[in-house]
Amino acid sequence: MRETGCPEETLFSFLSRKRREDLGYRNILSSMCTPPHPVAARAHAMFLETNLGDPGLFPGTADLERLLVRRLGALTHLPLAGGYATSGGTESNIQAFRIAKKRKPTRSPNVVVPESGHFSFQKASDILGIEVRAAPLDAEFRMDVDAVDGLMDKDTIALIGIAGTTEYGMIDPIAHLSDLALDREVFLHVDAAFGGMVIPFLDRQIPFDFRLPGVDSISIDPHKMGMSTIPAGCLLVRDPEYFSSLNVDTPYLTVKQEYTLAGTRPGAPVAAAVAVLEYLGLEGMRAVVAGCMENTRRLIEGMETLGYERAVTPDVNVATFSGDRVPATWRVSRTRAGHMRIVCMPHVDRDVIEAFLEDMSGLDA
Ligand code: 0PR
Repeated sequence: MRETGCPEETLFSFLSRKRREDLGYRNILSSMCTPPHPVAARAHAMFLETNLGDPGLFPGTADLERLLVRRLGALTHLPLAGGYATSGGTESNIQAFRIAKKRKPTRSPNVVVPESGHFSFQKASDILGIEVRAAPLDAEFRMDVDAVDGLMDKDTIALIGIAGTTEYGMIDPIAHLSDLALDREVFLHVDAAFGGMVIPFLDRQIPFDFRLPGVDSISIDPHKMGMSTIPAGCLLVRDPEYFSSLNVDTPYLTVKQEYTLAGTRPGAPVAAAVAVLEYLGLEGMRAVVAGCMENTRRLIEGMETLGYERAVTPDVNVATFSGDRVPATWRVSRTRAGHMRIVCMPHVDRDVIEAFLEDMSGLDA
């Protein structure tokens, strides 16, 4: 550290320089994040110093967290779901594994995760000493549920389904998984970190949530399609009682026990997440999602006209193509199988899509 502090102006010109090195979202087609909605940014600023890790000191903010859980619970067809605000999909997935492990103690636990599972499941597996068994995908990159049964044994503590896969934007056959989970009496976690803020707003209703009786928990991230500030995730559980197995004593806090993974937890992104939901309402969210889906369709149509074939028709706003060259001004990503991947987030609007297609037309497919 410096011996004497730096003048504020010098400091902020240094920070501005660093910030200018960051890319603007305009040409980022690879991210599941997006600039926060203006009401999210405003709400975030109001709650900067709040700490949900000691909720008795911030009862108003703690109320907002309960409101967020209620809203997301209603969206996933269980208004009385338990839940709390996490730092994102990774923490939610880790906590879901912890719950499953506590509910079925066994010497060498395993979980069945589709091959399309996010890498956060590897982290959860490593931390908790749980074997991950990869279930194959069908031709449309959805979990092949028929193969799941053969991967299970008496030490299987959970099944995982993905509602909106990171790479191809597919929704696994969660209804089928739910039947299997009930039949085999095993915990079912649905990773809807991305799709949870998309699927409820689609015209076509695809069951992925607590309407399915076998679903025990759901990851759903406001900092992705919920246009909140980072970090805002949420873990929902069918019965608030599920959390009790994770409780540790916290003798000197305003609450005597906690089940969260993090201790100190930011209230600002929670206020931001609530702000977006309240400001937009169902109507506003449906409009945002309809726009993203329309742009996804336009992108696929435009790319195919240029000779770049889609890898699959996605269920949510993630488009994937064969072909690998992209003009250097654009950021796309690549799936493990080598497809070009574009996430049509709210900032990837129609003008951005047309500009990208225009630049792509300058290349030979
Ligand atoms: N589950 C799913 C289905 C996800 O897609 C992701 C992240 C996670 C869990 C983990 O969420 P957190 O990263 O919030 O813990 N999916 C994106 C990905 O890995 C995250 C991302 C966002 C990556 C913005 C890059 C980026 O620029 O691709």
